[in-house]
Amino acid sequence: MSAQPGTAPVQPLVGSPRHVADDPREILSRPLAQTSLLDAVKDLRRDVEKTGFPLEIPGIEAARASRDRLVDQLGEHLVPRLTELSAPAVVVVSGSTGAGKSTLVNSLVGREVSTAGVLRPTTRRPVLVHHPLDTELLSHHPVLESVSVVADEQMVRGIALLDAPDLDSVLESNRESAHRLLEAADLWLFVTTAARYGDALPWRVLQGAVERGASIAMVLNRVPPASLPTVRGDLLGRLRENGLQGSPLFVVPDLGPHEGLLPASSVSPIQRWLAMLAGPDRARTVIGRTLRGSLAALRPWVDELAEAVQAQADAAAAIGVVLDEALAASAGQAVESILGGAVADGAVRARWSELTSAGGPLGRVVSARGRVRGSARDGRARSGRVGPLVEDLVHSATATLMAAGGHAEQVLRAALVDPHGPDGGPSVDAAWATGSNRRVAAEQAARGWTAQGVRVVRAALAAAPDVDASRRAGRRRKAERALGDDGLAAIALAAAAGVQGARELLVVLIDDAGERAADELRTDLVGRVGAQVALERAAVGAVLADPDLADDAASRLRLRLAVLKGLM
Ligand SMILES: Nc1nc2c(ncn2[C@@H]2O[C@H](COP(=O)(O)OP(=O)(O)O)[C@@H](O)[C@H]2O)c(=O)[nH]1
Ligand SMILES: [Mg+2]
Repeated sequence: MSAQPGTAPVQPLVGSPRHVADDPREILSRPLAQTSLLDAVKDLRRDVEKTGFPLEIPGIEAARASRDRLVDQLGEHLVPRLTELSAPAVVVVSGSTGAGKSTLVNSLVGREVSTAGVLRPTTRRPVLVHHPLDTELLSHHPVLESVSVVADEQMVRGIALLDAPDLDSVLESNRESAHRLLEAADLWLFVTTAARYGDALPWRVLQGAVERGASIAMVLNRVPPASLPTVRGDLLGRLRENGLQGSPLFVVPDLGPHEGLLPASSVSPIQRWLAMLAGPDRARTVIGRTLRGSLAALRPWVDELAEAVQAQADAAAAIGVVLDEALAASAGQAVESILGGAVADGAVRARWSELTSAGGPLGRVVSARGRVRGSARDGRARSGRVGPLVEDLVHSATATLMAAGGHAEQVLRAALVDPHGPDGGPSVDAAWATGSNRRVAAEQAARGWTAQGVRVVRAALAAAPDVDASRRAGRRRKAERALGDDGLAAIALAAAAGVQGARELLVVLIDDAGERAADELRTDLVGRVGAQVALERAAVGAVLADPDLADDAASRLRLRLAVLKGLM
């Protein structure tokens, strides 16, 4: 953007520093005071564009169309217009050789960004200095082609200061460039001195500015205090004569021979004036005038969109309820199957018969008269031979857990696609990929379960030892010795799985401790089947965890709109 001849200077949007949130969803992380209207419109556009409608529910086509319309309106109309209005105002510092232009620019910035001095550099690119955050807004400015650009944090946002070549430079190319840059300026800061303000050239140039309607401010530099009243009156008179009576006049007193920056107090009135030009209040007026209508028209659009987003979130919540109900039914069935002895069926029962047959390692553990038979050596041998039973239990439990998971998936999917099911259910069914880790999870759970065997049996034996009945205590010790930890654990696991013979044997061996161990291991397994079924619910839940289905997805859009309104 640049002010064309004859146009009023374009005011910058905002002068306060701000940071741009990395995550566009982090709307509240940026203080409102640091948000510009352009930021707010860009944020809104980004959020609107990102709004997905994952669930095919009634009205979805209209919602998508309204989103696309809003993205177009924001992106093709409002953002470009606001960007244009937000570009920093280019303030060209102009005047004759040695007037103190470069020194003034340096003093306003607070460091030497442009070379000053009595020696006239013959070739030098003019320097443009601006705030780093204005870099992008300035990037398309035509003036950038012929200047050196310096970004400096000390610059007020919304203003770019340009130290132009001397209007009366001995070099023609410099003179030309000085005039060209004035054309591109939004505002002229004209520097002259007590000694030179009478020169003809500057007034001729200024006359041109008046004719074109460009805005001008005067800096009267290096004024000896004694002559200030005279010079000032004189200059004001000339300004009036030249049709410039409304222009601000700044006086910088002479400090005697001087090198380097001027004291801050000498330039602070100019600095304040620049800050005011860049300030958000002025900017709001300009932008408000131009865009208030278009911004107000956004409201019903955003409201409509927010309602459609809310409908998605509501549908997702309803789907969640239906899934929870379906899952509860499926989990109940899974528990029933464990309690019904599903893990004991088939291979496990066959293995049990084999192990407990007359020649098997668990055969004849108890004598016909009910006595436990076997030495510690037998115990070690038996412990070593129950491995296949435990493996069978692992495989069977794995299969049972997987079946429970598979059944849960079926039940959940059926609930989703049921013709009388929730709106949007089929979208969730389609987006839900069958879990690939079902087998891994089931096998881990099954191994985790059998790994509990030894600990649970020991704990059951240790709990409330029956010290009074020393005969029973003696028999338990004998059973531990004769079967070993692993042997007893395998029997307890088989009992927990539902092998009736295993439970009976366990009670004979270690009486109530056996009941306790079998029950605890069965409870453990029931817990694991519940967890397995819950994995399926979690997998479908991940589909519903889409941010577009979140409870606050709609309020985020409404909040964006509120921020916009607050800035107008
Ligand atoms: N005494 C005095 N010298 C100044 C002042 N401003 C600039 N100068 C000196 O005047 C010379 C020319 O200044 P410069 O900023 O390069 O002027 P430019 O040609 O307009 O850019 C330099 O030696 C400055 O140090 C001032 O306010 N008072
Ligand atoms: Mg200079």
